[in-house]
Amino acid sequence: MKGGNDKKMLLENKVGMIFGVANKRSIAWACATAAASQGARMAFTYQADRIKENVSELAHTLNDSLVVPCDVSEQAQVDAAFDAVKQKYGRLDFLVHSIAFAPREALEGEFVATTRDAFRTALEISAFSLTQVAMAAAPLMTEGGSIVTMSYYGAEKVVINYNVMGVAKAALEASTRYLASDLGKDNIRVNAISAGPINTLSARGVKNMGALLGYVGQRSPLKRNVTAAEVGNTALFLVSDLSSGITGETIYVDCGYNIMGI
Ligand code: 1JT
Repeated sequence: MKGGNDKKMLLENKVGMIFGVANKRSIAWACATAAASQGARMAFTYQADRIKENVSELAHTLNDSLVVPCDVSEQAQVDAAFDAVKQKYGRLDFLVHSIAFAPREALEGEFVATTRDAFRTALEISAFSLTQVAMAAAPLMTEGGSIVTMSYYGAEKVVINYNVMGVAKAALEASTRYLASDLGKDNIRVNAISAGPINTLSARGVKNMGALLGYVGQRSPLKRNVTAAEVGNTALFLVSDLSSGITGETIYVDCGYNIMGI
């Protein structure tokens, strides 16, 4: 065909599962729209009934999508969500994990004041959940697969107020490497994106988010904040075969902020 307009899309015939859409500003939704633009079909999970409507409305703008409940603190819901994906699509090629939680008080004041309960919750929901979904996804990734999770700079350097989430993201990045090591033999890749701060619903609840965005936007090499769409495009690269040689990695999508010293 003349004009070269008949190229196969990057995710043609691929099936994905997206965890962590809350609304149209969610990083998970930016990942989903990027993947959909390249032909992917996707299942979406939602954590609580109160956001079911929102997620369904978004998901139904895409071709052949599925919406299933999945609160990762309930193993039965995780099992049921993967069963539903197996029923509808028969297989899974990629998964985007964009889930985190810590009690609001834990993201203010000093880290030294972290309670046992806040620590347990943050690590369970924000870090263990990656292993939990990788374990459930692997048997469905019969032709190999790609798993992508979301991290943040507070995993490796102290970011005031990020506190126990920084510890959870450090565990998440280490989990990414251990999972990549285990699942590589099945041609399943596992990578993390370390995104710069973005004004999403999660970030909304955080004190001084405006100041943080301004600070990072001024100091990053690109002199601006990163967008959810840019994170979504990187997720698209990581779930596509373009990144077939990359696993266990944490890739910064932060307008270069992390490279700066003084
Ligand atoms: C959570 C929240 C995880 C906000 C998050 C997060 N990962 C990044 N952010 C944005 C952020 C938050 C703080 C920060 C820098 C960026 C809120 C709900 C729980 C999970 O510190 C300067 C606190």
